[in-house]
Amino acid sequence: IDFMRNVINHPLFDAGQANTTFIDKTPELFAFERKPKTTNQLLKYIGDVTVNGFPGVKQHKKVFVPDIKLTDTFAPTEAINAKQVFDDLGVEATMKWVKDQKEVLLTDTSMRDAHQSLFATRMRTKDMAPVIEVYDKALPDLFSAEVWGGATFDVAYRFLNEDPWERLRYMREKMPHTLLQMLLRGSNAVGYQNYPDNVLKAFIEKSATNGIDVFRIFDSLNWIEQMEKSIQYVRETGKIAEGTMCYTGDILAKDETKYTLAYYEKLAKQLVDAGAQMIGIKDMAGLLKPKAAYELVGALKEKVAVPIHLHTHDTTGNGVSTYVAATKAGVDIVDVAMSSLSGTTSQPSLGSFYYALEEDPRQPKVNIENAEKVNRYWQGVKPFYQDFMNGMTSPQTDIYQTGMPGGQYSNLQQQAKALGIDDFELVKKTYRIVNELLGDIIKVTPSSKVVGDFAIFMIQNELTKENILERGKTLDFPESVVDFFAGDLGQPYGGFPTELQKVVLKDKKAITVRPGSLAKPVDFEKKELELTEKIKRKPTQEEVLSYILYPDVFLGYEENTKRFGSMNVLDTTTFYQGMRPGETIRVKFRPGRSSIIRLDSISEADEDGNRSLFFSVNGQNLQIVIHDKS
Ligand code: 3PY
Ligand code: ZN
Repeated sequence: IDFMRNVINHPLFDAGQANTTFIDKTPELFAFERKPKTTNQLLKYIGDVTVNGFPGVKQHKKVFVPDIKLTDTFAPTEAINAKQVFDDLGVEATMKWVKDQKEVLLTDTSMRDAHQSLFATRMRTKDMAPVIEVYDKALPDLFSAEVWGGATFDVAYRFLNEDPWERLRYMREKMPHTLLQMLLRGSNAVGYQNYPDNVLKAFIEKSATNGIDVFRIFDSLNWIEQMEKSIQYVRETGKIAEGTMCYTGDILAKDETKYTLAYYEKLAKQLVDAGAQMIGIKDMAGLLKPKAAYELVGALKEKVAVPIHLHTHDTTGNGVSTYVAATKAGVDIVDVAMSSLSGTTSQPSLGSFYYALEEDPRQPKVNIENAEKVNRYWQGVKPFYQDFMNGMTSPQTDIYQTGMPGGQYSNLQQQAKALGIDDFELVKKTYRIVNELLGDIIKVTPSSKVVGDFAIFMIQNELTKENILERGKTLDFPESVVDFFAGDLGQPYGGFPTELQKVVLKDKKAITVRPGSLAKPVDFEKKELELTEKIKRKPTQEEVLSYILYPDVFLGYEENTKRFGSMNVLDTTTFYQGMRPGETIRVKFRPGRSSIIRLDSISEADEDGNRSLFFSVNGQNLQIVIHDKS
């Protein structure tokens, strides 16, 4: 019904121009909200989280956070911005416009990397919506907003019961005057493994038609061959291809022989030759010290003609200084997050950076009062996500030694703990040893996982640098480590350590070519039929792609939506923590239709382990039975 309503209301349909490809080429037709169809569906969800909890959330006393609203209104501005230049004049003109700006430009990562790095990517679209609605007016001077890609794609399906494509379409609709940016893991797209070229191409095309303007493309080993296809496919869509170098090591260190300034200069040139229209420097661990940033950006500005876009994480605490130094060297754009979503494993703060450049001719153009208002909203939202915070409250300067990306730090801590390894110092020390054993590789998703898994494996098996070649012969290494040595992630700069490779792979053969060049193209029609069969309805092309990328995760999401409908009517504390007896919530199903839901009591579990939850909905009693899994 929702779909038909969208078709009938679509302007092309209205104008009689809806031909046979209309449905396939008009993704917004599917942009209906999957609201819970019945109150019962919603109560089942609430009942389930109340009784069984939500993965990763402690069932502590429920924190009540007042309903946060962004009540300020923002005046539209007349200023020409990056999105307008892009829409009117295209990529070349936009790149020229970027380079012509006197002020350093900003990308706001609050809705992607910031919450990915601070609270495990768990931010719901519902909590972003008030900001999304005002963004264009409040912050028109941003170069872009990074809002999609990286881990947001699978986390949306896996944990938030949300369709990431719907999120993107919503953002596109509500933020028509802001460039929307995504993080693309090269041939791994938004996954952790290589996908065939035709999947990559289709994924990029759909990301572009659903709203992405800027694609930041990286490879976890900085292997140019793994990025070339993505750059080419993005260029074919007419969108912006930002070729990215992951920064590791220290170009200032006297003993740095691998990741030197010359290495990055050469890589930047290769990226431009491959078609990159901008160069991204991705400092995922916060290793780029201010002086190094000054030298690196200065050198790149001389060597390549395209704009330079710098991304760092504040894990080591020097983020703003690094950006100031890069600004002095002529960097075109830097990535920041709104203050309350900034710092430690996230990006440096937009506000701090703005004030750090007070009186400087390159101080970024920002309506700082508006930024503060938006920031106050985020500050209010943050406590909803306390259960997912990584606990890091201060700079971790030891990362200058381990080179561990911010996002991995807390994950690895959890992974180690779950396996009974409480000594994180030992994990960090072993991580460094593994990095040495691997020949000092770039560490970022997914290569960072290889190093982490390997380090834990070394501890569990009491392996050392000295005994690994001998003892390793009789051990089965973790899957991620085997895949790495088999060449499934690509070729590391400087090659594989061959002796260790033999020990890990045993009889398995390694490849030396781009994995995508060997992968058989996916038959989309076959996949669509297979999915139709499984979900008993015709999927959209976006859904077919999601199914190819994450089959089980997508099917799990589909099953949940069938059971519960969409959860976006539910406030975030209830979504993650359920209700407590005696609590009342108000749920707005649609404008003018809300329900007052009260949980009166919960029974003890019966002999089958079922509990009854007694609700009253608008004064009417309803009983829901939930199986207690504990
Ligand atoms: C991702 O791949 O999700 C990252 O943010 C890597 O830094
Ligand atoms: Zn990042």
